[in-house]
Amino acid sequence: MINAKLEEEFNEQINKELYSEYLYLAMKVYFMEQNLQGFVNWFDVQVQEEHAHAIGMFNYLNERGGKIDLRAIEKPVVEGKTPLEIFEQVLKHEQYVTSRINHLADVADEVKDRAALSLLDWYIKEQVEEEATVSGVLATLKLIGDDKNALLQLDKDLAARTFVAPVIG
Ligand code: OFO
Repeated sequence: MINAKLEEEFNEQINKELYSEYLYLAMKVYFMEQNLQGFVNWFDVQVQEEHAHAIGMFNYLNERGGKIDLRAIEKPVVEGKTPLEIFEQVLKHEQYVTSRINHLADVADEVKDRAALSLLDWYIKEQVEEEATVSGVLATLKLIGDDKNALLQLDKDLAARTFVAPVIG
């Protein structure tokens, strides 16, 4: 049986991961409207990853005998008006998610739940990867500036990203 405080944190994080999925779906719409199909693909993969992150915690909570409590998903707001601004928002969002996962690990530590800590280790590593990937695209967008041809080249590169279902835990 999982500690009640940790159960609450997992339920909240399932909601945050589903919100991430929703936010990236909204960003995908922006790129669909711009007809930048490589970016569309990149966000498509991101959406699937976030869904997998949520389901990973959902399954874990169930496995540990916790009560799953699905909450309302906030309306996503795409703040940026350019690819660069959108990726700045993505990075900010991922940094926020990292802080949430770290908080979850702090609570697991506090209640001495080693099994949860071991699962959260996977999420901690995943966040390092997420932030690095997003920072990479952001750095390229900064270099590109107003160069439309370079933007189209990046779009081509992002078309190559594929979703690989993660093995969580
Ligand atoms: Fe679930 O990693 Fe992004 O938010």
